[in-house]
Amino acid sequence: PLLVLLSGLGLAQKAIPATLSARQFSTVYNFFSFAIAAMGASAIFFFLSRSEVGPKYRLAMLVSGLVVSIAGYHYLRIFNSWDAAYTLKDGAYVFSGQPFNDAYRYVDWLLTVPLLLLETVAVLALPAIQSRGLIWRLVIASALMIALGYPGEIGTLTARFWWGLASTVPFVYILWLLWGELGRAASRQKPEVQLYSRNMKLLLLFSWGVYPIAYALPMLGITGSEAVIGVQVGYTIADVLAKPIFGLLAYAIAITKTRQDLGLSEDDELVPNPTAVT
Ligand code: RET
Repeated sequence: PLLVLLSGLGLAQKAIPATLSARQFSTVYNFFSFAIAAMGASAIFFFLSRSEVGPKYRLAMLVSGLVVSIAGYHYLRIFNSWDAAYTLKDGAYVFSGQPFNDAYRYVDWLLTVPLLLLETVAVLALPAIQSRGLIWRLVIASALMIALGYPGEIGTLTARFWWGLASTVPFVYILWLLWGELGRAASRQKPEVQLYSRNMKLLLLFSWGVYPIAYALPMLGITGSEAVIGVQVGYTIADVLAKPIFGLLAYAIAITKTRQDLGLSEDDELVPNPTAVT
């Protein structure tokens, strides 16, 4: 499946509707456009935030910035591919003959999912990262999850069902692993950070859960062009939650822990006011 995915960049053609209404075409167009803006702006924010947090948390901010930069690039490619796949004729959008290439999305996940896992582990400073090879188990399972999902994305509905089911096995394994580790990590944190850690766990479950739901839409009675629109909008919402919003939560944790490490109270300025130091 991994080879199918990589070769799919050039070869695979996703079946897309021959015509779309202006509303359908623009919905996807605008969601992609919004995602480019969200990824680009949050990349600047995360890169700049590195100097605001303590040295222990800088890796997490850097990884956050990388994740949204990679995603911003891929959304640019997906956006262009979508734009080129249709031309406006008599008020409707008709297929131009240029295939819509959705493999960018899967290649994006292949890169960003392991990075997101690293970000989570880094910001919470999970001890199991060294002792039990947690990160490797997560990385291998996530590569399997994505590679197994792709053949179903470009295949028939039956293929979609079976590949989707296969992909759900590593998906459940990842959630099960993280749920336990994040729960244990949260209980070790100071009260201020506990709430954020719990929210991180919930956001992870909630945003990751949107992907298989979007994938399943064509099997849930939503058909034709509405299914294509639903899948693209669903993935885009999930990506904005799982990358920029998740990164903001990681930033909040990093800032709070930096304050704690410095022994600052709630009201102290994080950076000492230089005029007050004299
Ligand atoms: C697929 C196929 C159907 C079954 C499942 C899937 C799960 C995908 C997930 C993707 C997560 C991506 C993230 C990207 C952020 O950068 C592949 C749709 C379970 C969980 C978090």
